[in-house]
Amino acid sequence: MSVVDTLRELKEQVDKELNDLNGSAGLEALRVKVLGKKGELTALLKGMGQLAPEERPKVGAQINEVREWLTERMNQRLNAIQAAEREAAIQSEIIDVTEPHDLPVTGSAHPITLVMDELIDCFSGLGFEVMEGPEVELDHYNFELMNLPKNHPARDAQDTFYMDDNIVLRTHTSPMQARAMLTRKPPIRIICPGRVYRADEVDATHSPVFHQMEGLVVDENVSMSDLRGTLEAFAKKLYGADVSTRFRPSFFPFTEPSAEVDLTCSACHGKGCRICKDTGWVEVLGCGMVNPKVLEMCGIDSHKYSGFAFGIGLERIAMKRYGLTDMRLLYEGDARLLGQLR
Ligand code: 2U9
Repeated sequence: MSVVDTLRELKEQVDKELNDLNGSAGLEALRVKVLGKKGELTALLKGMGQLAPEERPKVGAQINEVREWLTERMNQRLNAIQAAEREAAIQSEIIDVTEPHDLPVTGSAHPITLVMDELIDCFSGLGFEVMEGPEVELDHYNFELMNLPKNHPARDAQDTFYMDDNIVLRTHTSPMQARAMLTRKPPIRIICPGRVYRADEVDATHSPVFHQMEGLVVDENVSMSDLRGTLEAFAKKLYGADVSTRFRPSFFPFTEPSAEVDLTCSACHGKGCRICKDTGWVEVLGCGMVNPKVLEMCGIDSHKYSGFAFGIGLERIAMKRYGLTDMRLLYEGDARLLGQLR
């Protein structure tokens, strides 16, 4: 085959391979294969010795023309491949800041915390001040000042955690209210949220550690209607304007008269359902007018001042609010539960 035919075939072959190339590495291999020391075009140059002297200048020029064409063609292809590789690198590094991404896993407040905060917000709006006090409490503040004398059954060891004869884990947040009356002049309007302790066996409705919020108002001419009005406002703030309240006579040593307060069931609005055991009502708190004896023991003149108090169990509110039937779910720290109550 003549040198011209060989050169034409070489150009066609290289053109085809350049089009099939998809990376700069393959291009370098092709350049070495054609233009390198042992390349196909270099072999043609070495073969010029066999040609007749008068043919060598023409053939040499043809080979050099093809070398220049091949070199130009390979450079173009190299530039195109490198530009494509640069573009691909840029595309792969693009960050679309508007692209949706997995939101960071956020925690959630505990149901008791949520309920406590909501009640604090409610009563703060009614002018109550929040007061907190010791959980390890003197028997004197936890019982005596609350008209629960030494021999009262509420003091029995099976109900109370005694540290010693005079020190207990508080069984309610009332001691803080007694402390407030001993250190402040009326008008007093406080709420005392916090953890309390009773020596109960753990089951679906009892826990040795639970949470309460008690409230106390002491002023001149405080009446039962003030108590009812305050608790109505609390109920409507928490459960909506159409909720009704019901006061049932009860007894507590520290209030007289005393009452248990029911609200119309928020699930059936009073018609009766499984939640409220078909009664239409759910008990939510206890209350009463502060026993004058308690006022006097706490240094308040019961002839000049009167007061009312109430106590709310926060677990009961939380379980009702979140549809929980087992109190233990509140203490197991299972993130799957807490995540649902976000
Ligand atoms: C003082 C005087 C009176 C607080 C009161 C209740 C009624 C009551 C329970 C509700 C659910 C405790 O958590 S619970 O089991 N409490 O029913 N508490 S009156 O009366 C006081 C408090 C302080 C100086």
